[in-house]
Amino acid sequence: MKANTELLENYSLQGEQLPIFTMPAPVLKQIAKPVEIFDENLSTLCKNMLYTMYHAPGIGLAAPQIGQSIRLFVMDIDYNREEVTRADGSKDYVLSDFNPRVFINPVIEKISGEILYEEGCLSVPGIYEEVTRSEHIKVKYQDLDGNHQEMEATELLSVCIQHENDHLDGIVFLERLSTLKRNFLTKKYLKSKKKKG
Ligand code: QAP
Ligand code: CO
Repeated sequence: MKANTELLENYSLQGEQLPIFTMPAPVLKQIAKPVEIFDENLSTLCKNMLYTMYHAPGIGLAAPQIGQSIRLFVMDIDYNREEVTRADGSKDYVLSDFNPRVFINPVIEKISGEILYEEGCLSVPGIYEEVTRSEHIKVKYQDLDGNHQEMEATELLSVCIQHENDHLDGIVFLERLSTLKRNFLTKKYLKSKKKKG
């Protein structure tokens, strides 16, 4: 049988759209449990999470955001999304240059620096704000085959890993802001959510 990690590479555009849980869903507040079994169910879940992320569209998605309180997230900060107009005038999107990443049971070590980056979150749609994070990190994690890996990250990759890892500890990016900004943006979000229904 092919290794799980290899399977994933070819299937970025196949999968099932999973429901995305938005604030204030309780699952977003929970501390997620470690992944213990590295089987086909796990690779199917990751494939479907990537599919859901690409079509949202987003650059990162953590398991609690699709209602599963387990320690994993998927990410792609490299893919392209091109808008095309169909014959009937409606819009469609063509995705290319996939670089899907899966991080299972990640542990982050902060190395140095600070970075200010404007973040958003699929669980808080329509809300964006600058967050301060570590600029340079090291992350130890397992891949889909259960093999231990480690990598260093800076810039957007570093920010995204820290944002997604926070979800595994029940933290949404608004909690990284000052009380004033958090309260303001939470009200704004709940208001817009009420309007949309
Ligand atoms: C986390 O977030 C992230 O509000 C990933 O209406 C974001 O993919 C890390 C999204 C920025 C670092 C920098 C948000 C889509 C996507 C929305 C996302 C929305 C539609 C967010
Ligand atoms: Co998020």
